[in-house]
Formats: sequence, structure tokens, C-alpha cells
Amino acid sequence: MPANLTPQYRAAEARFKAAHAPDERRAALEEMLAIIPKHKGTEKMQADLKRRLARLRQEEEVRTAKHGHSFKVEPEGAAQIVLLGPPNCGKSSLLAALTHAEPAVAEYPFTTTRPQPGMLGFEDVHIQLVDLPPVATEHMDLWLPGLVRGADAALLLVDPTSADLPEDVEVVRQRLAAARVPLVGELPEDSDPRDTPIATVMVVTKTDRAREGDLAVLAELYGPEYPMAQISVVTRAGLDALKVLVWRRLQLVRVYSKPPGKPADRSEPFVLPFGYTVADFAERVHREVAEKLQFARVWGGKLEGQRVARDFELRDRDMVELHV
Ligand SMILES: Nc1nc2c(ncn2[C@@H]2O[C@H](COP(=O)(O)OP(=O)(O)OP(=O)(O)O)[C@@H](O)[C@H]2O)c(=O)[nH]1
Ligand SMILES: [Mg+2]
Repeated sequence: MPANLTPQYRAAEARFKAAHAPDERRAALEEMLAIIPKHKGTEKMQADLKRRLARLRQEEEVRTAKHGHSFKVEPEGAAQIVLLGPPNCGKSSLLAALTHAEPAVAEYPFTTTRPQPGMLGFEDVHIQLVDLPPVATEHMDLWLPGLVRGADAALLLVDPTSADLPEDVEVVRQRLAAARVPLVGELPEDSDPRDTPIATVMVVTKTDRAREGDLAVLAELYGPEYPMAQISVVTRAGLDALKVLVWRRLQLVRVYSKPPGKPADRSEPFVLPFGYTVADFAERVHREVAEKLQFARVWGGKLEGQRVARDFELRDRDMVELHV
């Protein structure tokens, strides 16, 4: 049976043959498949086109994976925090100490090669920690800055027993700043619009093996710039204080919703950014509730169920009754 191919099809076919770039070849193939006359005489050609298209798409996926673009960690919980630092500073050990994740930990550098998430429980909220490969002069994964850019905050881990201090830490700071994700202690009021500054807490690790003098030097060097924690995963010293520091750094508040005339649901708080109002909270609960909101009552701090206005700014652990 004759195929009766149209001039448009022949033109797309010519483009396919002339194209070298994979995405041009794929675009031409997609067009050929879309406009090829659909009848018995072209069935084999259609199947062949589909096969070639599938192969091209698969090759494309492999290429992207090699460049690491496929490493995206779906955010879970109240916030996502990335673990950054030079090789061997204890990032994976910290993830293992704070979450149920079981990352590879080893005494040699470059153990971690891909992001690994774990959930940190702090009181009644869950925060996602994402362990990352190290950043060093000789190595930084291409996809890493992108992942940092999407995070809510970062922990910058520092090994006080490292022979390369403070250069190894400076390399991490410089490479991320060069990639336009500067690690900052305080978020600036305004910054270069091309930059995405990331709120960062510095975590000095391995205190069980560190010399007092080295800890003091680090505190002096970075204390003015970053909130700091000192921890050991061996003795577990400082881990609880680190959780508190992280929670504070995120600048979030927990709000419990209380249906009128009933007790509050204390099991699962709404987690909102610092500065959110009663009206913002209503919006989070339900669009319709926000539209019909008359007033709210708040319990927390000095308030024991008093009426508050729509623009009342909620505080951590407030209990709110919305009236529509
Ligand atoms: N004594 C002591 N050793 C630690 C501590 N934390 C980590 N280590 C050791 O430091 C080494 C490196 O730990 P990792 O957690 O693999 O370090 P990392 O930063 O994830 O390393 P890369 O993935 O290679 O970048 C391992 O031998 C750990 O056992 C600590 O608090 N105290
Ligand atoms: Mg690691």
C-alpha cells in the first residue's frame, strides 16, 4: 500500500536528517509522528518513528542524570535544610544522628555522592534535612548550588580537627557565593537580585576530639557572622541545642486551630512564617474561611481567648479560633 506522504512530512523528515542537536532531532521526529498519514500503509513507519523517539528521549534522560539535573529532593515537613561542608567534616554522621536515615559514613573524604534526605523531629514539627556531597576546590557537583538555592536554610559544618582549616570552609563559602547562593548568618534587607542568600547556621562538629584552642579560634573567626552550635555525634553533646537553634533560625511559628466550642487539635500545628496574621492563617486553612472571616479568638501569651483583629500577628504556639 502506498504511504502517500505529504510535502509537510517530507519537509520534517529532511529537517530530521539534517539535524545534529538531539533536541532538534527529537522535535523533528515528534512532528513527523504527528503529521504522518494514519493508515495501514504507514503502520510500520509509525512504529519505527515511535521507537526512535523513545530512544532519543531515553538518551536525553541519561544525559540529564549524568549532569545531575535529576537530583531534586521533594520538600517534606515544615522546612528543608541542606547540610554543607568540606569533605569528611561529619555531614552524613549528623544526618544519621538526627534522623532515621542511614547514610554511608566513612573516614575517607567524598563518601557522599548524591543528596539524601531525612526527617528531623523537633517537638511537634518535622523538618527535612538533606545531606549533600562535599564542596572542595577540586570538586563541586554541578547540581549542588541549585539544590541549595531551593532550600529554606543551610547548616555549614566545620571539622575543628581538620588540618586545612579555615581554607576548607572558605572554599565552601566562596564556591557557593560564586554560584550565587551566598551562605549568610542574617538575611540581608536587600541584596543583588541575581543572588539567593541562604540563612545559615554554622555547626562545629567532632567536639569530642577537638582542642579547646581550636574551638575558641573558630568561635572568634565565625561567631560574629553566623549563629553557631558545637556538637559531637559520639557523645551527642549539643544536638538538642542545635535543634532549638535551627528552629529559631527558620523563623516559623506553630499555630493550632481550634474549632469554636471544641478543644484545639494539638496534634498537628499549622506552620507559618514569622509575621503571618490571623487573615493569612485563615487563608491557609481554607480560601472560603478567609473570605468569610468575621473575627478570631486567640489563646497564648497573655491572651486567654480575647477577640483579635484580622491583622493580629500570630506567635509561636498560639491557639486560634476562627469565626466566620
Ligand atoms: N570523633 C568523632 N568523629 C566523627 C564525628 N562526626 C563524624 N565523625 C567521623 O568523621 C568521619 C567522616 O564522617 P562523615 O559523616 O562520613 O563525613 P561527611 O562530611 O559526610 O563526608 P563526605 O560525605 O565524604 O563529605 C567518619 O569517620 C566519622 O565517624 C564526631 O562527632 N566525633
Ligand atoms: Mg557524607
